[in-house]
Amino acid sequence: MAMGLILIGATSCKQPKKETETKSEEVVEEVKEEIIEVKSIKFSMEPKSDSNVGGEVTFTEENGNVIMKASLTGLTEGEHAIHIHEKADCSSADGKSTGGHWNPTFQPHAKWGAEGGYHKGDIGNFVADAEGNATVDFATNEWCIGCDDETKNIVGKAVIVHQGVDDYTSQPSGAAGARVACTGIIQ
Ligand SMILES: [Cu+2]
Ligand SMILES: [Zn+2]
Repeated sequence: MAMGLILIGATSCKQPKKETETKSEEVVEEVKEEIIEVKSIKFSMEPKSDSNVGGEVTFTEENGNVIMKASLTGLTEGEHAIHIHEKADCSSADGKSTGGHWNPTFQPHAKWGAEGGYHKGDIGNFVADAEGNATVDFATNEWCIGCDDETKNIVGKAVIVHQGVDDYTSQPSGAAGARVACTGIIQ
């Protein structure tokens, strides 16, 4: 009888320990999921300046990087500029309602990454094929989607595609010509 009691005592003592270990593992998994949370927003480009340019642009924020992917149609073959402009207002027929390049850090217009500074909207040029289609892939840790840092937050700005090429030199916007597609970046 005495032996039996000791065994039962030992068993019931171990069980509560196991439950506690399982619970703390579950908590750790929940925290990891929150850190890896991905923000993604997608927009349709609307034609401007009597163009036929359309397509979609997606912004995804993951681990401090924002990845932009655009797929565009209806372009003329060759090189075109794409920028982020300062206002999410595509209401005018020429796209000029979006204002100038988004430049929250008061830098000169230039090629992205230039030593002398560049606009946070200076994405650059891309090439459309003979069918007028193009894809643009861009990624940076200098943007965010909806964070509190206004030198990084792309929400409230616009994506503009130009008919011409950004020369990375002319001020204030690279002499890229007419604005042929527009979308506001809204959340
Ligand atoms: Cu532009
Ligand atoms: Zn610029």
